[in-house]
Amino acid sequence: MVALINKIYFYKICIVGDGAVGKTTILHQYVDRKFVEDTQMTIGTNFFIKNIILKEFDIIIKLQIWDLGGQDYFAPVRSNFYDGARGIIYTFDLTRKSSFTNLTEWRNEIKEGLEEEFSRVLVGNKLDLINEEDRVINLEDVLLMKEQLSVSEYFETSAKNNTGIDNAFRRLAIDIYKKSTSKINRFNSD
Ligand code: G3D
Ligand code: MG
Repeated sequence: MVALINKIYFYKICIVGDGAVGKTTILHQYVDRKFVEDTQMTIGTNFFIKNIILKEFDIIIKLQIWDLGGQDYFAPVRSNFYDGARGIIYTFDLTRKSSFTNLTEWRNEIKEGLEEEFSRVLVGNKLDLINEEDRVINLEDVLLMKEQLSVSEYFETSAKNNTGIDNAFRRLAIDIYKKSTSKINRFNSD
């Protein structure tokens, strides 16, 4: 069946957001299918690899996902690691408003560190901890933030229950793939 797959694409992406929003836990769930409760604080940076089979395009996408320590004092280390990234996952904690409003700071940092065109998605994590009645971040806030970050897609996830995570990564990977193939097509027709 391997013969059916046409091509393998390799993309670097980064997951960003304030400390403790759940970035490392999301990656353990996504890559190892485990809820690791005692994630240590991410020291500087770390990366994970995940293959996504996209049957509809006949391709495999190999994602190299960089997990960047969210604390301010890691900022000098982080700036180097955006280099070459094709996608960004902006992550916040659905129970903590400051992690949501701080995303514009993350956007500013990324703007400085990343010059090339890149894809992005917005992820609100810890869905398992909220009740619909007492949401601290409402839909209007999210729509506004989507505009501010220039993201097209928003996903709510729970790294504890493994909800929404695959979808978020998949959509990001497809968006990167579509952008890069349309670039190649433009180039070929010039
Ligand atoms: P970070 O990598 O963004 O800094 P971590 O965040 O992945 O280290 O997660 C911070 C804390 O949030 C961890 O708890 C982790 O278990 C918890 N967490 C992450 N995602 C979820 C989720 O979806 N639901 C719930 N309920 N908890 C989550 P501790 O207790 O180790 O601080
Ligand atoms: Mg971490």
